Amino acid sequence: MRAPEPGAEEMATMNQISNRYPTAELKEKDAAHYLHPFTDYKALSAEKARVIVGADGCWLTDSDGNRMLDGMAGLWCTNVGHGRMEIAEAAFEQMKELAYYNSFFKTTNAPAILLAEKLAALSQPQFNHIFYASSGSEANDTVVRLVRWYWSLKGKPKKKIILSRKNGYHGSTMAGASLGGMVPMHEQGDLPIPNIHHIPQPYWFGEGGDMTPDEFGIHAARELEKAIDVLGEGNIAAFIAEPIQGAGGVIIPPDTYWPEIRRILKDREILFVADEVICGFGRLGAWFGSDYYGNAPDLMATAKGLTSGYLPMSAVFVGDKIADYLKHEGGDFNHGYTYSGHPTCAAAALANLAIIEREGLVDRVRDDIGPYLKARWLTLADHPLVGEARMTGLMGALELVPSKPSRSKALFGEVGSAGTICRDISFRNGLVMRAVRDTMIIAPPLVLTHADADELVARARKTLDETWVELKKQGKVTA
Ligand code: PXG
Repeated sequence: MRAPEPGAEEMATMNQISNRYPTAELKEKDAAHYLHPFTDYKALSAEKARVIVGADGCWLTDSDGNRMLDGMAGLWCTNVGHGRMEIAEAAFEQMKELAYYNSFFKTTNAPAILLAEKLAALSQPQFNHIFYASSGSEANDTVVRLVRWYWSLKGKPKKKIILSRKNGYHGSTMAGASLGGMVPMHEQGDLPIPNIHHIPQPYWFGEGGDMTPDEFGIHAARELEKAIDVLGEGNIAAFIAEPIQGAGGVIIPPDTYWPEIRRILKDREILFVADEVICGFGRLGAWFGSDYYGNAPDLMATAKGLTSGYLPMSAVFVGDKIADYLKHEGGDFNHGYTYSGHPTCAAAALANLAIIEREGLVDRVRDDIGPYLKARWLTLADHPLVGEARMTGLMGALELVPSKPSRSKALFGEVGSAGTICRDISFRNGLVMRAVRDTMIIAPPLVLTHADADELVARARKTLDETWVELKKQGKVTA
């Protein structure tokens, strides 16, 4: 016999249960049982994790009652902000009707269909087909499988190499981490997998030397041309890149970079894949980073902002050139995931996109909060610790330097030591900023208010001041 359904009060209690444990007990249980992603286990066991219990708009609350400004939109994903009941209700309603069914054996479901139609309408005209997965990593694994299969069907099985960039980030699965250009990730797990080749990145501040940004943009783009010449167009399947590198440190390419890449790829038999996992769904003040830069990719990998992180879902946009050919040729694509086209996730995505559209969040980033935050963020460049402040849309970075106007970071000693100190101080000051090496980065929700933006910049400045004092104490700054 089925147990009686719980009453409303009991349900509310059950839903709250994770937040009702005493903090110390949760921290102990966390240290005892939970292996966190991208974490030094020894260090975390000693220090213990912070327990997040609630969030609303751009603000997080931890179990000690501290409120923190979420400068990272969760992890580059809560574009519509936290606490949107509309998304929760859409998921709830869908779960009541059909929580889950697969799309494998000639079956489908309404939310997945309507979402695919919606995504086609929001994107460039070449995109009319969507392949679903649950994460950005899975989306990129799909890209690798799909492009290699496509070329093999076209009678060009030698076209296998995928070009990507050093310090790019494309996920943490075997293919995702291989596409990414993060050496510490390659070192764990014998990566990259075969036929992935990395070219240099368009990181002017770090690697531009004496070139102007514009000169360096052309120079970095021509690394692609050089790689094609060396490896041979006949062996290359695709080039994958983020419009702006996110996890690599908000690396905004010089203005000359993308036009030069377009010139190089024009008339080549090389598929162009945009990894829009961070830039997609409004972050740059356009629906996609490719729209912002005027690029016309053959495929796009998206995730994060697709559901604003409320449920895990990703989508690969497949251009007509590829999709029509696959449909014409037939034959099984021997690839897919249990949760491809998950109806509840798709319902959440539709509700999320409805919010973005209704509230005009994409235009708001372009015309209002983007320029507003940028004007204030760039004032931080006058700080003795800041070598460069940059921002596009709602993605920003501060390059910490030991002395100005140097662009060298070596003087901090171990790379990342200043960034880690700054990040910890920022947390204490109630602002979540991420440190990549010695670069501080932010990517707040697109609903950031003007008051939130003022607060963010004020807390960032206070954090820089305190970081400077601490680094001075350690003898790591010279000014
Ligand atoms: N592509 C890009 C551009 C990403 O930023 C992925 C793919 C992989 O997505 P999943 O959903 O598999 O994580 C990402 C993810 C960080 C950080 O520290 C960034 C990501 C993930 C985890 C940490 O900035 N981006």
